[in-house]
Amino acid sequence: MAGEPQADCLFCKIIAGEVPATLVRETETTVAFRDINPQAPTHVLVIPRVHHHDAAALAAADPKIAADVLREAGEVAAAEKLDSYRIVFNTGSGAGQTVFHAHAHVLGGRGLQWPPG
Ligand code: D5M
Repeated sequence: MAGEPQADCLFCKIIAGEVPATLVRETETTVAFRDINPQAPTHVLVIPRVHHHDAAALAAADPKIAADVLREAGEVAAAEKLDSYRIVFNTGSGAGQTVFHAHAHVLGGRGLQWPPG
């Protein structure tokens, strides 16, 4: 059921403590941890504790928690002292989404090109 933990979801396992991760911040509704394959000096993922396939599905099902994810992305950037940063929601495999549990990438600490690849 939408929102419920999924047994085969890597990020649900990180939330449950079944897969290790380097945690950065936690709230009642979100968890932030360092990306295992960083693409910038700061690369943190912010995920909702509830399971939804992608950011749009999360926003449709629970806009408050979607806003929590965005707020936490900003808190991560502030804690990492990033003046400039990018928040990315890859959506769909063609856009590079590999983990189908909604997540925000917070990237910073270097110059970021536009358009992204
Ligand atoms: O982003 C999924 C991201 O998840 C990708 O950048 C790698 C990261 N990842 C995968 N496994 C782990 C673990 N175990 N810890 C931390 N980060 C991880 P996407 O937008 O779906 O490609």
